[in-house]
Amino acid sequence: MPVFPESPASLAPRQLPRRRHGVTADASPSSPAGCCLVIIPVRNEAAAIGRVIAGCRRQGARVWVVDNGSTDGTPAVALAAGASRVLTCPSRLGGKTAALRFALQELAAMEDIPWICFMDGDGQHRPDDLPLLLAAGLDGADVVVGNRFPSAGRMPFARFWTNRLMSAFLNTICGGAAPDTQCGYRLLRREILTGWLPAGRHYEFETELYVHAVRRGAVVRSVPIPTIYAGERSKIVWLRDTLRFALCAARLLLAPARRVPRALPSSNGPGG
Ligand SMILES: Nc1nc2c(ncn2[C@@H]2O[C@H](COP(=O)(O)OP(=O)(O)OP(=O)(O)O)[C@@H](O)[C@H]2O)c(=O)[nH]1
Ligand SMILES: [Mg+2]
Repeated sequence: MPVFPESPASLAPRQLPRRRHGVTADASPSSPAGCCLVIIPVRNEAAAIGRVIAGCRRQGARVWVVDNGSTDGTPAVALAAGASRVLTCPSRLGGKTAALRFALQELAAMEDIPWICFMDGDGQHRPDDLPLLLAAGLDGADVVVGNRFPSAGRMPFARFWTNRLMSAFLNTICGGAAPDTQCGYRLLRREILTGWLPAGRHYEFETELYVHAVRRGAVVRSVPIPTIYAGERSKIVWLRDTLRFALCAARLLLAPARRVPRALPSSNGPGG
């Protein structure tokens, strides 16, 4: 059983603000993660997505999967495993960020959910760590980012240095301090996402969202998570995606560093 900062029952009333459109059938308000929607981008992850979703459901979270271009039956596996929605991104040309952008557009029209979690569907992020992220959120963070560096010995050499250098660069341009800005496993207070959509289409999502959150004045906290590389096939193409990152970084560097006053709800309660 996961360890939570408080009992589920004592958290439920604060966690679940009054829903404007009612409670959906798969919400689990009695569990801490019941206030959390996990959004998972997937392309050809049929081998891993079932256990990732089952793990999220065990935590009580509801799950959306957003696919574009899978040819291995990933959407059917996701539905069978308990995803409440499988979205198909209409932009076949786009990648992970285009898919997540599409999910965020859908989210804007949906009922109120106080916490949004992003997680990869290839098995590199453990749903069992969700309570850790939630605990940090409940403790006052607006954004909780996984930090793989304490166990980064398991990270491939090139990926280790790319993540290190990208994180150092991004923290310099936006004034943040998270050690692992590229980690796709992160939890956010929903308000952080209000009115925001990423501009890129590929692997820029983590970069853009991190800079947006820090510049918005969010309280960002990192929690250690295990580094998992178990033979999954990465879809990153080093040269192509490094060039895309450079373009994204240049765009963020040139964007006016608007550090808007903190306009987020009090960090005391999960629902604000
Ligand atoms: N919808 C969608 N998801 C994608 C696309 N490309 C990657 N993903 C998903 O995004 C997540 C992360 O992709 P990976 O290729 O593993 O990237 P990564 O984890 O940052 O890189 P590694 O460290 O090499 O594993 C996985 O769940 C992928 O299935 C895409 O084009 N569309
Ligand atoms: Mg991966």
